[in-house]
Amino acid sequence: MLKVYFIGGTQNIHGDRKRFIQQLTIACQSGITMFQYREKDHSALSGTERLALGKQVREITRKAAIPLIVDDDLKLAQAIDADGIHVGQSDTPVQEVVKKASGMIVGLSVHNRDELIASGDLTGVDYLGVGPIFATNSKENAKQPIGLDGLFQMNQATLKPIVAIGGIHEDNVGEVLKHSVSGVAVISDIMESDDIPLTVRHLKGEA
Ligand code: 3NM
Repeated sequence: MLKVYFIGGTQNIHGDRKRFIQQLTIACQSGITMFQYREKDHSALSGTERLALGKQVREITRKAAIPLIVDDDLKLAQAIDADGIHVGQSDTPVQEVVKKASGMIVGLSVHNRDELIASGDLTGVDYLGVGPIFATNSKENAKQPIGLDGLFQMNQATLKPIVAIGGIHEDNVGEVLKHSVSGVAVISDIMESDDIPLTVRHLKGEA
């Protein structure tokens, strides 16, 4: 499920909901293995608009049998019957999420070893999002890139499945895939692609 993990919200496509739905629909038919609805940062939708778009996202992902994760909003995840929930270090504590999200996939973002240790008991956490590997423009207040060395160190520090994230594109994915990750998570590489099927093949290391 983590192999090509597409993430996005309207803030990643200049608020253009129609184009967001178009790109998601194509991605779902082009070999992505998971989608995370991440409506975040200053221009994110909220309230009924967020719920309405979330329902549409659920419909598209369900039709294509793509697991749907919601970023840091358990109520929304439950309301749209998502398959999972993802939280970061400054979101709801992951142990609380694990307790409340029974039966759901749970993902956690970690930047480095110290954060991993500080995250405490990770029982019930299904995978770790590790990054940013490279510089990214898709996340407000993104941390310093950890590079491939940082990814290597995180690999040594945990047995949890790792999905690498941050600044991953067709031209650098090959290096990332050498680091025994379960997959790569991307926003811009797919959201801004004019040829999503080819982009996804690149991200799988197939093209
Ligand atoms: N989380 P792009 S980096 C959502 O480091 C997100 O935890 C990150 O977008 C982290 O593929 C990031 O366009 C943005 O670089 C990834």
